[in-house]
Amino acid sequence: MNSTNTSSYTVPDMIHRVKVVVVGDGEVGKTSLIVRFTKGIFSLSYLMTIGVNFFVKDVNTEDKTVRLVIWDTGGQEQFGYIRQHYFVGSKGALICYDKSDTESFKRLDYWRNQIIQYCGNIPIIVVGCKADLPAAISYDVGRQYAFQHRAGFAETSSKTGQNVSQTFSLLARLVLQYYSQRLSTPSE
Ligand SMILES: Nc1nc2c(ncn2[C@@H]2O[C@H](COP(=O)(O)OP(=O)(O)O)[C@@H](O)[C@H]2O)c(=O)[nH]1
Ligand SMILES: [Mg+2]
Repeated sequence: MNSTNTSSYTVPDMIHRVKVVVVGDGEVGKTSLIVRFTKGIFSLSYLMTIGVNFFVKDVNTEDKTVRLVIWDTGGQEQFGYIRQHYFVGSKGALICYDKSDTESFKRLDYWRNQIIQYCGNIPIIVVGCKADLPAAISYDVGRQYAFQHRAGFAETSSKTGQNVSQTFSLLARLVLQYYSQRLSTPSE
């Protein structure tokens, strides 16, 4: 009688598979951040984006495992026509700027609006990348921007590893909180 009763699934056994996107201007450090997180390496060469669409890594939160499917732009940040396809189904987003580059910070509004347009009101973390370099945008200015727009905030360095895994863990937790009612399908 109980053999097909799926209510016997316990929450810790479930893996929630979640698509997230990492956006921001070219060369702010998106690919480096994803590669640092998923593979634990950092390289100064600017070649690694080509041909790669997404990376997968499991994140353990207090009681659940989240399988993050992290979409990278493949270096095509400037091509608006791919964006709808790229964004569709995303449950969370990192919006990145380069802390050492004021122009990339000014572009946050643009990227935030793109996310809202294609994904709606999903959880967002504003990420100041390259925290190991001399700062053009201070921590307080970055945090204030995120606060104003009700987004999370982090400064990261893919070179030193500072805050990298913490940022993706925070994203996983925010997504779980936001979708706690709807994420109920165990995956493979
Ligand atoms: N010093 C420093 N350089 C970084 C960091 N992250 C990325 N870079 C460098 O910035 C350049 C662009 O990085 P990339 O990840 O390709 O940027 P993307 O175009 O946003 O994907 C590369 O030369 C990286 O090595 C970082 O945290 N610190
Ligand atoms: Mg890239």
